[in-house]
Amino acid sequence: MGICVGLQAVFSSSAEDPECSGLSLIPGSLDRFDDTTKSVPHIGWNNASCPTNPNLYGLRPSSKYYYVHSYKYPYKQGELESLGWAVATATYGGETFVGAIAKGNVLATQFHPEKSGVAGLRVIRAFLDGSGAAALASNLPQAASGGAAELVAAEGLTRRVIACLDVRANDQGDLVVTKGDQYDVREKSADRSVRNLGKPVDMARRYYEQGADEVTFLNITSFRDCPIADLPMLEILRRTSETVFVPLTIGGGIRDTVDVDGTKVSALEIATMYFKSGADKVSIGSDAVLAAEEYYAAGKTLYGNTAIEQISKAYGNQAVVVSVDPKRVYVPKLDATRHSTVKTKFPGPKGEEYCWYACTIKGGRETRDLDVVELTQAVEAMGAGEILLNCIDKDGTNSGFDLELITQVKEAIRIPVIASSGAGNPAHFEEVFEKTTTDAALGAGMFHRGEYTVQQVKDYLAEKGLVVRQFEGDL
Ligand code: 1PR
Repeated sequence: MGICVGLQAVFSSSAEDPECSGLSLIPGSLDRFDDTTKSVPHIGWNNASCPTNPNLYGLRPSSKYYYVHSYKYPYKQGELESLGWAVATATYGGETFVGAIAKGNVLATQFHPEKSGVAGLRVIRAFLDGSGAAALASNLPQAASGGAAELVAAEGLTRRVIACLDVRANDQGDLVVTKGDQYDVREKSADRSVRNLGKPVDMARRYYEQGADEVTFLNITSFRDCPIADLPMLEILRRTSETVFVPLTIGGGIRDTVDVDGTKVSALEIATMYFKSGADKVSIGSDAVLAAEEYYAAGKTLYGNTAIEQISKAYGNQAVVVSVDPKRVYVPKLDATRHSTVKTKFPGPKGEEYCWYACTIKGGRETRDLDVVELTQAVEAMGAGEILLNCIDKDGTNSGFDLELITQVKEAIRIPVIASSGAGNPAHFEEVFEKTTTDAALGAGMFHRGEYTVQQVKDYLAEKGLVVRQFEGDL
């Protein structure tokens, strides 16, 4: 059984590294998605349709599967079938590619069954108990296949809804999920205690069961005085990945650092610990801003030594998210600053009609002379695979996403963008998907405070005609 690059390896070569040959079990070469009209990597929940062979290892036409990749084997009708392979396909931005192949007890999936909720667990079970191979041999439809076959070329990517948990130690030393207003996580009451909204592992599981497409943990204070190998977030990831079968992202403190005993630990080593504990992506905040500043200072030269370059070289760019914490800076005129400005519908305190978005570090405590366009273009060049686009002005306000910011960043880069900060109700998700080209949208406070569930957001989007993945409970 091969997963993701494990499917790619059965072919003879790939544009990703033409010098390196594959297993050549199937002759043919992989190419890269065209990124002139869509975001690449292809990240999200899509189909694995097999209209000509409903016996493919428990795949269901009504289910969605989690993909994350930039390279793919283009589907040519009949080509692999004539070699005796059963084939499932998916389509992204007009390109139909191979989503899974099977022959006897050989199965390979471009998607990640281990991260595709119950729909993916069904595929793994069909492989492990032999029912997938048996059904393929007898050519009888599997009980699990259900529903009508979809058109091969149907676009299947769903709108991705992400739940984010900001985690930190409270004043009693317990790790809690918290949520700030414009990054201030302390209660307004006199004692100014850290807002405690619940336990990270329990809440992640609840959001998974409500249909969250991904769960993100942000460690919003570094856990000092603790050996890195014992970081509490590692345990949270281990426990979460036992019951949550969707992608997990972890952010906070991913940078070159020095352990309590004085040993130097690289960002790559920290990321490796997180991946081994169950993370699928790491998210880098402050360190990305500093690296971008150096990139411009060096005349846009890369030396391969930044955390982003090292982690994306080792694990692929789809594993590296850059979390951006911008703040609005208002200016009276378009050319009042060297930075990329937007004309805003929400003027500043002195009626300024323009603003630019300044990057911050250290959880918004320090503002830098770098704008979001500069930052996102620099980290894209370094090999980041996705942008988590927060907005300090909007964070915790329940007033909707900053559409102007999202539009500006989407126009600047080709990697996917996750819109974040400001979600207060399901209509805000519809608004950001309809009015911008964002690739995903993230909510935090509205879910933590119990005002809406992820399921309610999904139901609302579906009512409005947007394609979403619904949670499947039964294996
Ligand atoms: O700089 O690499 O150590 O990473 C630190 C990470 O922690 C960054 O990703 C940064 O965004 C995050 N962070 C730091 N301080 C805070 C804070 O709140 N005091 N939280 C913080 C950022 C932002 C969102 C939030 C959305 C949605 N949280 O992820 O969940 O704004 O909120 P909403 O839906 O309730 O409006 P490094």
